[in-house]
Order: sequence, then structure tokens, then C-alpha cells
Amino acid sequence: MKIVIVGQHNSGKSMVFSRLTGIDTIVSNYSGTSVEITKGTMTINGSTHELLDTPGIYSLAWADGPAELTRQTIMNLRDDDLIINVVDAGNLARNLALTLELLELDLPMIVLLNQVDVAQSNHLVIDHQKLSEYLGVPVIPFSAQTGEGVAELHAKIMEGSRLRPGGKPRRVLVTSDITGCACSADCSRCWIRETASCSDGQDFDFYQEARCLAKQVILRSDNRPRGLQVLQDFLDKTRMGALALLLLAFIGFYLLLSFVGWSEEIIVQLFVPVQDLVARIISMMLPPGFWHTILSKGISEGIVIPFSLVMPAMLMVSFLISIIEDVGLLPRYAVLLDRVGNLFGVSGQAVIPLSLGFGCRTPAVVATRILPNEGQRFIIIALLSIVIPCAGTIGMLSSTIVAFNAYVPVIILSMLSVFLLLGWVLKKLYGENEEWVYELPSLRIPQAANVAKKIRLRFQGFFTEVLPLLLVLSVAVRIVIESGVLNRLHNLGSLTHLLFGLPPEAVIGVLLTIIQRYLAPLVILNLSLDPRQATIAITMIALSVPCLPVVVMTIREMGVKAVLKIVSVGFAVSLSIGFILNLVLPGFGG
Ligand SMILES: Nc1nc2c(ncn2[C@@H]2O[C@H](COP(=O)(O)OP(=O)(O)OP(=O)(O)O)[C@@H](O)[C@H]2O)c(=O)[nH]1
Ligand SMILES: [Mg+2]
Repeated sequence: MKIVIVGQHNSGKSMVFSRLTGIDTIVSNYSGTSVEITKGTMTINGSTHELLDTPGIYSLAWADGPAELTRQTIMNLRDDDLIINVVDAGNLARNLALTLELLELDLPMIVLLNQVDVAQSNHLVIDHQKLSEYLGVPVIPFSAQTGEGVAELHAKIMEGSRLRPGGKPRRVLVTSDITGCACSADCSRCWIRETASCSDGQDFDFYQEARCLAKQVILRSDNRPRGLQVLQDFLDKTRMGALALLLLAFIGFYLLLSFVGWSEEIIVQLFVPVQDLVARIISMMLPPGFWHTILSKGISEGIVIPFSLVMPAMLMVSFLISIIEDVGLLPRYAVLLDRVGNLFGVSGQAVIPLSLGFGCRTPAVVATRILPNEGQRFIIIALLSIVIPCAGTIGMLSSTIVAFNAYVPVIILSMLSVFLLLGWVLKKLYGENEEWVYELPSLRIPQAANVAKKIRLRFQGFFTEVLPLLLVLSVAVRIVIESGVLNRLHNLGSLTHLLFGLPPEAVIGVLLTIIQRYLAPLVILNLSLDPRQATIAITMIALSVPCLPVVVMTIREMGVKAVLKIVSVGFAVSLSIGFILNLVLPGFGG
């Protein structure tokens, strides 16, 4: 028997999946966290069942993007499979619309009334027995957070037999008998107004019926803590709310840079004994000479640079993004971007992959699946690949800026200008506007366990990818530097000086970013550059081609042609910005 977890967005499906399988999944307080199907197993009394976590879906009738995957999975279920429908107890009226639609499929089903811990603390009381009677399938009060309801769910799954809704006819709900349940015909107040579905009738019926049903089974309604509600109203409904969000973003950015700057010195100091040890071991193994220099410098740089430059930025960015996600601020930034204007022909939802890109751009490319069409996905993947600095890049940027005293405002202004200009050009070429309806989740107090889990999940790439890769490549870069190959490039010097005001070795540094952007300092930090040259080199590195993992992911998501376009544009942008800065910078006294 296959068990599929299905539900509307943000109802807690992934957290339920983690609770039942023990598999860590990313859980966040916004719609569209899961864009793929995750598989796991659950064992009850010795029998093992396959369990699938699916992307959120509002209705089977108008699924697109990741929701289409969910719809197909549901449609392919066999008669003996089971649907676990996760319903957010705090959002019953809307969530039950999908439940009613799923019942029509006449498949075995259990409804989990999830997040009852939140409901209880908000004094929300739901008559789950009455709800179960109406639906004709078991309804279990559940908390993915505390584990409440797991035993009952196991028992129901083992019972197996009475889970099919067809066994019991649904009671007809006479909507006109219940005050406030009939359609008010005030479409401006109805969230389904954006879709064609309302006039189609069918979805509207489900939503109307769900609203009425919720009214019948909610015995005492939500009484959320005042502080959070006041803050939420301030952010969502006042002009000052938008300013507060901007201020918060600024504080986050400031915190990040301060943390990276502050921790780097300490970590470098902490690693002095490690470097000494490496040097001693290599001296014992090799006589002084070419390989001795390469290994002692290459290995110690390969260890220190990832820990001092990349690790602090990765940790802090993961921490900040996890907090923003868990509180429920991320979609509010999406709305803010949408209000600022439809700048790139993409919906405000683009904030989600863009902000994830500040952590690592590879998962951010996958997250673009929440965007409504291929044109918008291409624009955002291109911006992510070329402009958005990942945590590692931010670490590299800040430490190289400090090392050479480079001009921060020039670098930031260049990045912003390229972001806007490139976005505008791509909009003209690929923009396909589409209306979007996006749900703002209730604000929550972030849960330490959740945030810690996400930092761990996001950070594990440091040990499996960043550290080994940088160690190997730093030895390779050392070989190139010590072998004197770079010196032979001197005859190219007049050309690179003329075009970019840079020595050819620095241009090699830029080209190295093809592999990993944060590799560039391995070369750059070994050169003697003046602040003006460093500013140009750092900006060219910050605005260049996507790193290898992003290339691979983009091929998977959008095909080779899209990657070729993005890589060519990346090269063109990097070379043009170097050329332009070289022309313009002397005017600023550089
Ligand atoms: N307190 C509490 N919070 C929960 C519970 N279940 C989920 N959450 C929170 O609800 C939010 C959404 O959880 P997810 O598991 O990501 O929801 P989802 O349904 O998988 O979301 P999508 O994949 O976007 O459709 C997160 O902030 C979770 O921490 C629960 O039982 N109790
Ligand atoms: Mg999910």
C-alpha cells in the first residue's frame, strides 16, 4: 500500500512526513516550500509502507507547476492506496475545500487535523468527531510538532477497512440555512476571485461548502495572541509595514557583514596551530622544493579559506533565512516586491528563490518551480546565476574587499545596476506576465528546533562539497601559481590592462569562478592589486557565470540551451562591467 500525504499549501505536510518517517525535510512558513515529491517509509507493527510527501495543492481542478505533480500522483493512486489529507486546523474553511474534492475520488482517506498544538494555545476548539461524521472518513487531531495523534493514525492505518468515504453517504449541507454561508456576491472580498474557477462553479461549490462546514464544526474560534496579530496587521496593512520590512532586511544584511568580518579574524587565529601542524607533517614527508611549497601552501589555504571565508557566511545566511522563513516573513517580502512594481515581468513570488539564492543558488534554481511560467523561471535563474551572491561568494567578497581596501559602494552599485538592467532586458525578451494569488501565512514565533534543523540541512554541503573541492582546487591553483605559468601570461598584460586595468593573473581569477565563485580569492589574494584594481576584479567575479553545481541543476530544470544562454550572458556581463569600470573609475578618483 502506498500512502500519499496531500494537502493545501503550508498545512504542515512536510512536517507530518518528517514526523512519520524520521526523514529530515525542509519545512517553512510559506506556501511552495516543497516543489518535489519526497519518498520515505513508515513501519507500523512490522509492516513497512511507502510514504510520499507532495507539493501543496489548492484544488485538483487548477493545479499547475509543482501542484501538477501532486495531481498526477493522486490520479495514479490505486484502490488500495491511502491518502493522508493534512488540514491546517487554524485554516479550516479553506483547507476543507480540497478535502471535499478528494472525497469525490472515493479512495481510502484519513484526515489529519494538523497543528492542533497551535489551535489549542489559541483556544480554537474544533469538533473533529462531527467533522468525521460529515466527511465519512476518520479525522484525527494531530500535531507534527509534538507527535500528538501519531498512535491513533497508526491504529487507523492498521484497521484499514473503514477508510473509504463511499462507505457512508455525506450529509447534504443546506447552505442557505446557515447565516453567512451563502455567496455574498461581493467578489472583491473573495480570494478565489482571481481564478476562472469561480464562474466554473465547481470549485466555488467546494469552497462554499467548506466554509459552511467549518462554521458548523468550529466550536470556539481562533483567538491568536494579540502581540503577533498586531505585528502582522502592522506589516500587512500599513505603509509603515513596508518600511519596517526594508529596515529589517538592512539590519539582517548588516548583521551578516559584521559577523563575517568579526569571525574571520578569530577563525584564522584558531587555525594557526592546524597550519603549523600541516607544515610540519609535510616537512617530515618531503624535502624543501617545488612540491613541498605547493602542498604546504595549498593544503593550509584549502583548509583555512573554506573555514574562515565561506563557513561564517554560510552559517549566518542559513540562520537569517531560516528565521525569516519560520516567522513567515518571506512571503511578505514577495508582496513588497510585487507592490514596488512589476519590474522584471515576474511575480513577487520570485523573492523566494532569489532570497534562497543568498544561501546557495543550487536549491534556489529548483525553487523557481513555484513561478507560474517558463519565461519567468528563465529570468530568475539567469539573475540568480549571474547576479545573486551566494553565502560563499558573500564571504569571499567581504574578505577580499577588506584585504585590498576595495570600494564597497562601487561594487554594490554595480551589482544593483546590473540586477535592474539585466532584469529589465530579460523582461523585454522573455517576460510573460501572469496574475498571481499568494497566500500570506500567519506570523509565528520561530521554533528553535526547526531553525537548527534547517541550518544543519543547508550547512551540510559545506563538509561534503565546499571543503573537499576547495582543498583539491587550492592545491591545483598553487601548482599554477608556483609553476610560473601566470608569469608567462605577461605578454597578455598590455591587453588586460587596456581593457580592464588588470594584470592577466587577475583575469585568470575571474575565469576560475566558472568552477566555484568563491575560488577566485585563491588567486586574487596572492596578487598585489591596488584598491582600484581590486574593485574591478571583485566586481567582475561577483557578476559572472554560474558555478558548476548551478549549471548542472539548470540543465536538469531548463535544458542545455538555457544554460548556454545564461553562461554567455554571464561572460558578457562580467567582461562588460570590468571594461566599464575601467573607463569610469578614474573619474571617481580611483
Ligand atoms: N506548531 C506547529 N507548527 C507546525 C505543525 N505542522 C507544521 N507546522 C509549521 O507550519 C509551517 C508549514 O509547514 P510545512 O511542513 O513546510 O508545510 P507544507 O504543507 O509542507 O508546505 P508546502 O510544502 O509549502 O505546501 C512551518 O512553519 C511548520 O513549522 C504543527 O503540527 N505544529
Ligand atoms: Mg512541504
